[in-house]
Amino acid sequence: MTESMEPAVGLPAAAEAVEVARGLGEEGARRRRDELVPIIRRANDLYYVADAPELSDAEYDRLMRDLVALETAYPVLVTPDSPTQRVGAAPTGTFGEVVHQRPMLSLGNVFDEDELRAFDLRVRRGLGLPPAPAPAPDLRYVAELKIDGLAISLRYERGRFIQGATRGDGTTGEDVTANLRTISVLPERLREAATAEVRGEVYMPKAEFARINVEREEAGLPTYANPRNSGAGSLRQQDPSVTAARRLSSWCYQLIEGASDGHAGRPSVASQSEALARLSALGLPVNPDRAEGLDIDGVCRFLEEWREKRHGLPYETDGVVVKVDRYDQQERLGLVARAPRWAIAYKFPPEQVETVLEDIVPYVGRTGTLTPVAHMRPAKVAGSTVARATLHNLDEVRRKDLRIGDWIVLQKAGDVIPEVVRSMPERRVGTERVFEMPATCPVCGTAVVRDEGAVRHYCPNQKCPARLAQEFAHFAGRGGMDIEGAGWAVLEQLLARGLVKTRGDFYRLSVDDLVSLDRFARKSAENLKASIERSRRRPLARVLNSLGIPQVGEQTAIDLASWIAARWPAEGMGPGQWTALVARSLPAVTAQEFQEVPGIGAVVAGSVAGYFGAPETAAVLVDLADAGVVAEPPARRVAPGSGAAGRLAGKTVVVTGTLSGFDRAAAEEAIRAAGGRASGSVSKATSYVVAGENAGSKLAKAQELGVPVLDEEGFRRVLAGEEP
Ligand code: 3B8
Repeated sequence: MTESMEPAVGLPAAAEAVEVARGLGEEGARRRRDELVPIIRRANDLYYVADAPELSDAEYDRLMRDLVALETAYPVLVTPDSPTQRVGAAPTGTFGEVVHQRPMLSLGNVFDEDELRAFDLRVRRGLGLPPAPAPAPDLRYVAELKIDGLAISLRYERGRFIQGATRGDGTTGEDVTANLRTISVLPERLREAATAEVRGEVYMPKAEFARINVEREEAGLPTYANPRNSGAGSLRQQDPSVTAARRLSSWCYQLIEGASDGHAGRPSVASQSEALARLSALGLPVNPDRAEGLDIDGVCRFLEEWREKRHGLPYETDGVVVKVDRYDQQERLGLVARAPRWAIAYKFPPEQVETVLEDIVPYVGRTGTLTPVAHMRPAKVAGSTVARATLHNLDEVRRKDLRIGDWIVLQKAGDVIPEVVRSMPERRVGTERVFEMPATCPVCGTAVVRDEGAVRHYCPNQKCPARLAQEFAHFAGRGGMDIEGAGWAVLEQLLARGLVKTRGDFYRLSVDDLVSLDRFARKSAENLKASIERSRRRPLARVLNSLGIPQVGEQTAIDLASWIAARWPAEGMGPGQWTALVARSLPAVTAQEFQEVPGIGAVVAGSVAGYFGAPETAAVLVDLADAGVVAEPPARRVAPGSGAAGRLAGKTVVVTGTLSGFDRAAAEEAIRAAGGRASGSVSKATSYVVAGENAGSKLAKAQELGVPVLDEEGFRRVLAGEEP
C-alpha cells in the first residue's frame, strides 16, 4: 500500500471542511479525529458486515468527508488503519479469502454540479490542459449509471469463469465463486478464450427486492433497507441455492487483461469506451445506458437526462460514474488515498417530498398483527404516486411523533418502498390527532392483545377472516404452493362460499365447485383445477414456507428442509410421504433440537418448536397429508432462470482423482451451486462420477455399477447445462 500514507486529497474534501479543520489546530484536529474514527468504523461494520446500516448515506458521507478534511489539513494524522485508507469491510472469515491482483479501489463522491466541475478542473490541471471553458478536445469522459450494488471481481482463464470475489477491504475479498455461478447473466464461458479479470457490480432488481421484503415482513423478519443490502445479503450466503433463489443480476464495467502470473500480454483496448465494447463482445453484461465522448457539459446533460428517468429503470441507480476515457490519461492522473483521480461518482440527492398524513389505519395481517398504515394525500416521489406507506408498528408511530393531519416527509427506501421519514411539527395547526391502536380487531371485533415487548398488537382470533384470507393467500402464493390463478378475487369467493375452510380443501375442490364462482366458465375452472393439481408436488422447503411459520422465511424453510432430510433419510420413503413425515415427527422436536439446524438461532428455534408443537398445527399438517399434498424430497430449491443452478438438481455427483481446474472443494461447491449433491462414495444412486488424474477405486466401482463417468471436460459441460 504505497499510497496509504499520503494525505487523502483524492477524495473530494470540500475546501470549506479543510478550512474548518485547520481552524481546530493540530491538537483539536487530533481530538476530533479520535471522535470520528470509532463512529465511522462502527458504521462500516454495520454497513458491510451486518448489512444493516444505521446512518444514512448522506450522514456517513459527511463524517467521512470531515475525516478526510482533518487528514488533509494535518497529514500527520493519517494512519495506515484510518477508515480513509480502507475500502469496505475486512472479510468476515466465513468464506475463503481472495487477494486481488490489483487492489479494488473506491470512488470519491461529488454531490452537485459545482463539485463535478471542480473534478474536471483537477483532471485538466493533472493533464496540463487549460481550465474550462477552454476547449480540450483530447479529454473525453465516459458516463455510466452508478449501480448501487456489491462490487465484485471475476477471474476468467482461457475463457472460463474460475473465481469470483467481493471487494472486501479492497486488498482481500471473499471467495463467492459458487454464489456467482448462480447468477444467470454471468457467463460460465466467454465468447473467446480470453484471460482477464472483470469487475462489476452485482445488484438485486427492484422487483425482486420488493418481493423479498414482502416475504420477510410476512414471516415477521426484519426487512432489508434497500436493494443493496438485500443483494449483499444474498451474495454472502453459505448456501448457493439461497443465492440462486434470489434473482440477482450484474453489470460489468472494468476489464483488466492478462494472466495471473503477471504477464499482461498486449492489452486489446486503450480506453474505457473500448473496454466496455470488448466486455460486451465477450458476452458479459454491460449496461447500455451510458454515454461516451463527452466533455464536462455533456456529462452534466447526462445527469439531467437521468435525474428523473432513472426511477423507471428495473434496477436502482444512485448516481453517475464519470471516467476519463483514455487509459494513458488515466495512468498519468494516477490515484491518491485509494481513489483514482481519473474517476468520480456523482450522487443524486435522495428524493423527498412533503405531503399530508390524512389517516393512520390498522390492517390485520396473516399472523394477526395489526400494522398501522399511513394514508396520505397522494404525492409524486421517485417516479410514482404514493398514497400508502406501512408504519410497521405503534412504536414507530410514536418514535417519529406522527399525528393524523400532520405534514410529513416522504421518500422511497431503495427507490421502491414508500417510507415516512418524519413529521413536521413546526407546521401543526392544533387539529392534529394522536393515533391509538384500537381495543378490538377492526375485522372480527375480538379484543386486541399487546405482545410482551409491547411492540406488536395482534388479533388473537385464529379464525379472524382477515387472518385466514391472508394465511391462505400466502399458502397459495408464489413463495408457497404457487397455485396459478388463485388470486385475491378467487380466494375471497372460495372463503365466502365456504368452499375452502382449510388449506387441504384447495385440493378437494372439483371443477363443478369452481364453475360456481363468479365469472368462471368451464374452461377457467378446468385451468384452475389443473394448476391446483400441478401444485400438489412442491419441494419440502416450499411446503414449509407455505405454512407461514412465524419467523420463518424462504431461507429458513430451505435450511429446515435440508435438516429434516438429513435426519430422516429418504431411503425407503415413497414420494408423498414427506408431508406425513413432517406431521408425524416434527411435533416432538424440541426448540433445543431445532437449534441444530444450521442458520437457526434460539429465537427462531423457539418459534418453530412452538409452531409444530401446537395442536392446531398438527391438524393443519394431517389435513394436508390427507388431501394428498406431496412434498418433494428436498432437492435444493432452484429458481427458474437462475443460470448454473438447477442443472444438477436431484443429481448426486462423486468427484475422484485430481482435476486441473478445480480443487476438491471448488468442484463440490460447483456441484452444489448447480443444485446437485456432492457425495464421497459411489453407489447405484450416484448420477455421475467425475474422474480426474490418478482416479482409483471409485472409478472402478463406477464402471462396475455402470454409473456414467465424466472427465473434466464433460463435468464442465454438465455444469454449463450441456450434454456430457
Ligand atoms: C475505478 C473505477 C472504482 C470504480 C470504478 O456502477 C475504481 O468504476 C467503481 F477505483 O467502484 N457502481 C461503475 C461503478 C463503480 C465503479 C466504477 N464504475 N459503473 C458502479
